[in-house]
Amino acid sequence: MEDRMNILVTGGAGFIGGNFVHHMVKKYPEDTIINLDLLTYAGNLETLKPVEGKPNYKFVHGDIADRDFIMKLFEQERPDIVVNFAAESHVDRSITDPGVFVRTNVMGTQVLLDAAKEYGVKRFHQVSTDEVYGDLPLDRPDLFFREDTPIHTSSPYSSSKASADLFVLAYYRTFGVPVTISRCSNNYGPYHFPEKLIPLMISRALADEKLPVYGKGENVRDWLYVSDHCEAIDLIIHKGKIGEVYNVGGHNEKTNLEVVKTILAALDKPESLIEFVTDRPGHDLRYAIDPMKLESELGWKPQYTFETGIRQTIDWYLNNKEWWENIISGEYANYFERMYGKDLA
Ligand code: NAD
Ligand code: TDX
Repeated sequence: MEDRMNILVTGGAGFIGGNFVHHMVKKYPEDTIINLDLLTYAGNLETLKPVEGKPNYKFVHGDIADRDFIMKLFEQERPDIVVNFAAESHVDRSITDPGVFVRTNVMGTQVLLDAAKEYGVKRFHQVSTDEVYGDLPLDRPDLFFREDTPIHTSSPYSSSKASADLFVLAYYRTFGVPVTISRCSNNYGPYHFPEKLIPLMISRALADEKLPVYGKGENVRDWLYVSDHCEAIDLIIHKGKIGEVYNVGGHNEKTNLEVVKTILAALDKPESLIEFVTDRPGHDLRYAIDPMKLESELGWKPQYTFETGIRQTIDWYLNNKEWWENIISGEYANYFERMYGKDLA
């Protein structure tokens, strides 16, 4: 690849995309990082404050599913690399309103692929998820998701992400678009929207509010600190093999109850704040990634354990209250009441 590159990052005003934009702007001063985001409820320009004004960064407001707009953008910017984070990302919202997940996650990805094909991008990277593999049983700790584990989705969210992955692979096989896909486990860290488990529990515990744990809290997630995910994507776009899927995860499996109790202990709050609530329909039991391919082929190694990452995350939420208090005081309060009912709100 050439030395100076135009890198189009979609969804860069969201949680992982925002962290990735910070990482790339700092690490590649010669490249131009173009952040395209629709600024849905999940997009927040406050997250980009640290990079605003940097000469190698620019923000573009727009929709990945808007074909005319995307074609014009590619004509103007001629991206060398596209990294597609833009998505509807919350499983619970996909249960109440699946349609927008098809529009953004499937149709939006397909529009981007058409543009990548038309304008000959050198790499199209799709940011996918371990949820495309479905779930693993709780009583088989020997089982892990590998890249050849069959797609077997549970929620409208994971189904939309799996559909997008299939389109990405089809554009490689049929049209020769140079693609890669990463499938990562649950992320956590700075700028995580407080509808997701970890930031929701931190923000509510700090306010001494009830913490809604679905079912018995026995479901297991494999947690990865967000900067380790960003490093993995950086490696894959520069060194990954075209047409390949790479799993990303750091062997940090925890039950939801363990996660919530860890947060309560760190904040010195009582476990009596925990409230077991009605389970999520179709709730996946366990996710667990085997990251061997990424480690052995590209030399990736996570820098954080759950213990070091959660401490750093809690400190970030304590030191950046303004970022999340602005979110929970706005329209999000209505979402919480709709989703969890008046008693918890
Ligand atoms: P997020 O919800 O925090 O951010 C999504 C961003 O996409 C927002 O800024 C939003 O405004 C933008 N967006 C939504 N629709 C758009 C559209 N039509 N056009 C342009 N921009 C649009 O999500 P996240 O948690 O940062 O996840 C980012 C990506 O990583 C997603 O593709 C998700 O599936 C994947 N992923 C997330 C996790 C996780 O734990 N959060 C794990 C694995 C993979
Ligand atoms: O209030 C809650 N109570 C609760 O018990 C919430 C919001 C969640 N949970 C449980 C459900 C899950 O078992 O916590 C676990 C984590 O939930 P989420 O934070 O909603 O994440 P998850 O459903 O696992 O999906 C996440 O990881 C994979 C991201 O949101 C996806 O975008 C990513 O693909």
